[in-house]
Amino acid sequence: MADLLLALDVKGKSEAVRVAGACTGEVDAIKIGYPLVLSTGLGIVKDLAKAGIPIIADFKVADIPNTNSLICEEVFGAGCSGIITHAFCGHDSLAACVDAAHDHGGVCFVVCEMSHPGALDFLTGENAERMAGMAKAAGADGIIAPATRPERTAILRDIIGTSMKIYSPGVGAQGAQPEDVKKYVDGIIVGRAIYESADPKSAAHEFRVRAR
Ligand code: BMP
Repeated sequence: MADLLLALDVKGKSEAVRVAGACTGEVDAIKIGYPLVLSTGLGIVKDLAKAGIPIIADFKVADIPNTNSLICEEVFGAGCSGIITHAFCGHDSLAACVDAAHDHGGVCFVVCEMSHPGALDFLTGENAERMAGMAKAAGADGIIAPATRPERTAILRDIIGTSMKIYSPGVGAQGAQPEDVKKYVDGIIVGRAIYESADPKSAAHEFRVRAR
């Protein structure tokens, strides 16, 4: 049984509030990222938080430890409850995000393997497995692993065990189905298949039921 996370990659406050409002009660968290925040500013977090749904900031943080800490301060100060970071900058950069998240009572998820075809150039195989080990050693709350390659997500699950969560993108527009991956993960991430739907609430409801 997996949760449903809405990837709210729309542009502008009114569209974000419309889709988030429609999906209230159907999604367990909202993932925001550069498309929305660059078009509205980080103040959008407060607007979305009114719906009472946890907001996870997908900024795929990838810098030196000090800069990562500064980014996390802004994210959690704005009202987000989670951050998504990369691991390839090394253990100290990763620790900066994990520590900042925990200092603010939030959670930190680590990208290990990505869902798109180009991930096979680098963000897969031994690199992904090593980063899963790094995420575990750093005390991260979970990892990001692809619904498009469930067999890879199963391998990453074996590395991190069951005390950490896996959130999995790639369902819907990227071709994966909830049923492909739900037994390996704690949440599926769905964007376009919900927010581009004529009826986002019904689309979210259907994904939620299928993820269960
Ligand atoms: P969509 O369902 O529209 O494909 O959106 C997927 C979301 O998950 C996007 O926000 C994307 O940036 C994110 N994502 C992904 O698709 N694959 C990854 O490996 C990691 C991601 O964060």
